[in-house]
Amino acid sequence: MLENIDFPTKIQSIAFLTGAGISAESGVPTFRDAQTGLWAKYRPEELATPGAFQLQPGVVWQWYQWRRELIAKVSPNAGHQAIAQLEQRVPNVHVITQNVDGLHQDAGSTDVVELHGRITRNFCFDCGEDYLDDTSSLEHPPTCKACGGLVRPGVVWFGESLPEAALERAIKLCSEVDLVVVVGTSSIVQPAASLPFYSLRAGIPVVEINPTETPLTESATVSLRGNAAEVLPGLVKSILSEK
Ligand code: BJW
Ligand code: ZN
Repeated sequence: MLENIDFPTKIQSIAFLTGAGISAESGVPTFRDAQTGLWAKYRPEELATPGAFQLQPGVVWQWYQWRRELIAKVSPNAGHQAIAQLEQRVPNVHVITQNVDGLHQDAGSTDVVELHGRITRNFCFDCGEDYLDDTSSLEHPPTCKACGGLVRPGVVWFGESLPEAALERAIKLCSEVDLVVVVGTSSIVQPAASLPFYSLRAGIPVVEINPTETPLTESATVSLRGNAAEVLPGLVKSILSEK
């Protein structure tokens, strides 16, 4: 199936737009997969909104502590590694991720735009002061030294704006690179889901990698059915053989 892809000749720049599926084979649960996804067991509005944190800060904090523990134990897989290795051969490799797990950086990717924050960082819910110390042993959210507010996980919840600089950079990259590869995202959470459409409007080919169809599938230039850790190494090889 890869041999049928007509890659742009002389690829100088690639952006990978990734979602939870790329970390699935590392053992990090996705959100929306039917049996194994987090939202199959937990209600997003009770855990991943500012209102939920205001109502039950301890419950939300402990759920994030559980996920932090889980993420601390996992490693990048062949999918993350294939993207990182591409940097040795392609001048500009960019990763735009919705993931909060840091696995792209652990694999060695050097330019990672984090759209939804990072689970190991914290900041004050009230004044925004950053708290970057290790909080892994705390059962309850600590209190901000500056204003007395509660410290929260440094992720983007539903209804919150994405970090402005990250979103602007993602839009720019998706409008300018030679190729965009969308991996392991259900392509339903906005504004991330709109990014490949900037590329398509600019005439940039978009390759999707996902075991199931998504709302992007019918618009994508090519859509490959399969798992990230299996498909990405082959895709990277094909891109390199075109050079
Ligand atoms: C594999 C695989 C393998 C499996 N290999 N693949 C316009 C219209 C309607 C609603 C909105 C709108 N604009 C904004 C909204 C509201 C909302 C939204 O989009 N809601 C939708 C659900 C409809 N968006 C927001 O609120 C965003 N803020 C915003 O837009 O601000 C302005 C605004 C606010 C309000 C109204 C209007 C404007 C913020 C979104 C923040 C999302 N936060 C979360 C939690 C982060 C923290 C945490 O980790 O706890 O981010 S939710 C969750 O979804 C997480 C993910 O990053 C995000 C995307 O999920 P992802 O990565 O796609 O994972 P899954 O599970 O959905 O999919 C996994 C995929 O992998 C599947 O397709 C599998 O098939 C595949 N897969 N195994 C490859 N091995
Ligand atoms: Zn504060």
